[in-house]
Amino acid sequence: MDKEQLIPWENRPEGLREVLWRYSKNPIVGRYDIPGSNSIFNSAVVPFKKGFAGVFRSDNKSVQMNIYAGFSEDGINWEINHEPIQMQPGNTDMIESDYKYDPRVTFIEDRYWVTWCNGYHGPTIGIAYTFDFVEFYQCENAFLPYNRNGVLFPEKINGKYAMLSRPSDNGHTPFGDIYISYSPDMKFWGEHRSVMKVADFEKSAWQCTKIGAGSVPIRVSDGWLMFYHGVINTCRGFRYSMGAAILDANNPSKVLYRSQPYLLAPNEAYELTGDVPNVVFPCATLTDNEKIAVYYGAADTVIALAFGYVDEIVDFVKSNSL
Ligand code: BMA
Repeated sequence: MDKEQLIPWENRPEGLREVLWRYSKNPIVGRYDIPGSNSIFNSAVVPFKKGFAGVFRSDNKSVQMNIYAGFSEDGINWEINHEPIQMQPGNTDMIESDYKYDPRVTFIEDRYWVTWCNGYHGPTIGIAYTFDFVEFYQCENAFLPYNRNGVLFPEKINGKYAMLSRPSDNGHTPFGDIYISYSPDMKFWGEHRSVMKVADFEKSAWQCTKIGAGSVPIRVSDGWLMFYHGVINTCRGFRYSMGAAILDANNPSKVLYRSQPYLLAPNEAYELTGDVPNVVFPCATLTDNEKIAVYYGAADTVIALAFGYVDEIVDFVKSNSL
């Protein structure tokens, strides 16, 4: 990332010990910030030109789910397009997309790749690329339905594109583990391997029902740092919290460390109340390699921001590993 480009940042509030702390002006994107929207949440941002660009999930007032491009100078104040992204054919004929949600964005080599949960006879992983966040080219779906939470690594691993994903069902999946798959060309995916399973209830119940990859992995000296969501099924429904894992640099199907305690769990009003209460859902980070800003959806309604130091997060995950 360009040294001149400052990521959003706010110092840790005095007296707080947590490794992640929330932005004092959360949420940064409100539910009605696109005309006609019901909610804007679970969205992804990247450095772009002299500022930032993003792909945003918004549900409209018919609760049709779609993705929208947006731009920002500071990563906090966003201009989000009022019309959803119109795809053009990429490496295949145009394929059906009944809905699009929960995008992630990854810069690899020369372009930005967008992955999202694509409605194709149920949810699976859609892929598109863009150079400018204006023209988007939709490629083959990565997998058969049903799948969610497709997250690409920001560089090829042993010469191949690599993607984390979470095979699921067609509804509010009551299970879910993280897998990795590889592709030589962003069209054909294989070499599927298990990465991370849900935790034992006795050891770490916040992540005992299902887990899913969150942000694009960040290369740190110990491997790949990745934020993920973990879910517990309570008598009032699912509760989504945020953890972090460190995956092996050359073989990311190997988990080196994984947080036993969560790093952030629903606690603020905008996380506890909304269309789906008790959800924090990380989808992106910005980092200058020292500081980190985590973007997460809150209560399936708005977008919020949390901050931390890379070294502290890595130390915390290592010393509190499952
Ligand atoms: C998941 C997805 C996410 C959502 C979460 C909590 O299955 O639908 O978009 O944030 O549930 O409702």
